[in-house]
Amino acid sequence: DIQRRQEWSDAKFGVFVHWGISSIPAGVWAGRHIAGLAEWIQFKAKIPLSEYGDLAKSFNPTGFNARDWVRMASEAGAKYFVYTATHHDGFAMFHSEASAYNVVDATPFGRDPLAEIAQACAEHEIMLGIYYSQTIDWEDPDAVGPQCNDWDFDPAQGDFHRYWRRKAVPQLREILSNYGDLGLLWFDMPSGIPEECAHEAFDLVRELQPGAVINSRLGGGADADYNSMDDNYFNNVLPARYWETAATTNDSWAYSQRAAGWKPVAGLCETLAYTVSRGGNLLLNAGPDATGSMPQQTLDQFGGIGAWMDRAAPG
Ligand code: JFZ
Repeated sequence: DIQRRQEWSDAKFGVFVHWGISSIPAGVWAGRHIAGLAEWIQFKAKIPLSEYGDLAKSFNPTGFNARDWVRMASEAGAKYFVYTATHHDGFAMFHSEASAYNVVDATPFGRDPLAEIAQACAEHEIMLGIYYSQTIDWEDPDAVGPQCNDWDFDPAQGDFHRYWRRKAVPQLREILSNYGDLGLLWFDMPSGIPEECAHEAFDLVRELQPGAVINSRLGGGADADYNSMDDNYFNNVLPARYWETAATTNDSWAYSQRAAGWKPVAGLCETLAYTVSRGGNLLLNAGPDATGSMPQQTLDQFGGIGAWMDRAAPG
């Protein structure tokens, strides 16, 4: 549907937020720096689920203020905001009835950040998008497939369709029903999803959120409204379809104590102009820490982009 795509395409610039209980270890486990993306620490360090899940008991981000996050996005000139409702660790960062492994029921925090973010986005007229990891889930013994949890579970015993019925579909229904109008669904890691599951997810989004676009990382031969390019990838030809590049602001997505390679503001502005001038959207990431605060570097980056936009504005 042209209108749905056009509204999303017109938004041009979005803020991606990677946040979860992986923000507590933030790249360090048992005193060791675990190489790679901080949100992959459970997989990279083969942390037993019992230990990783215990992180939830100390997740209490009292500094979290959805309005601050959304204001940061809005002041930077972003028009949409994408939140990791459930990343690959399978821990729901929203209130889920389908799984007790969620931020309201399993942490002392007990608040639903997604509800607060949805409210703040509505106040700022920012389009809300939701990231959902539909194939990888390291908490679920049945979520078998590439890069599944084979250190706690025996993949031979798992049945993807059981995971899909028990957890993925119910959680997708919750996300699609409980947070008002969504602008987009951001699926991730297409490999391994059975075709019928991908089609079911697509149809579910259409049924419950007819105004939302769907990115191309659903997989399983399902249709998509726009093309998610490879991360940090800026193509130099004009793609035929609506497209978006998700980009990091340092060398991780989720908050990392050892984050390096913070990108300078000038380069980020150039990237944004480059993307938009080629008809694409830029989804630029921020990784808040486990207290709910944005790192100072992130505030400086988005603040710098906003200042650049103000300077660039005529008059
Ligand atoms: C995925 C996730 O595994 C990662 O943690 C993060 O959420 C990122 C936004 O998405 O990583 C990918 C997925 C696809 C590509 C690269 C990294 N790709 O197609 O190049």
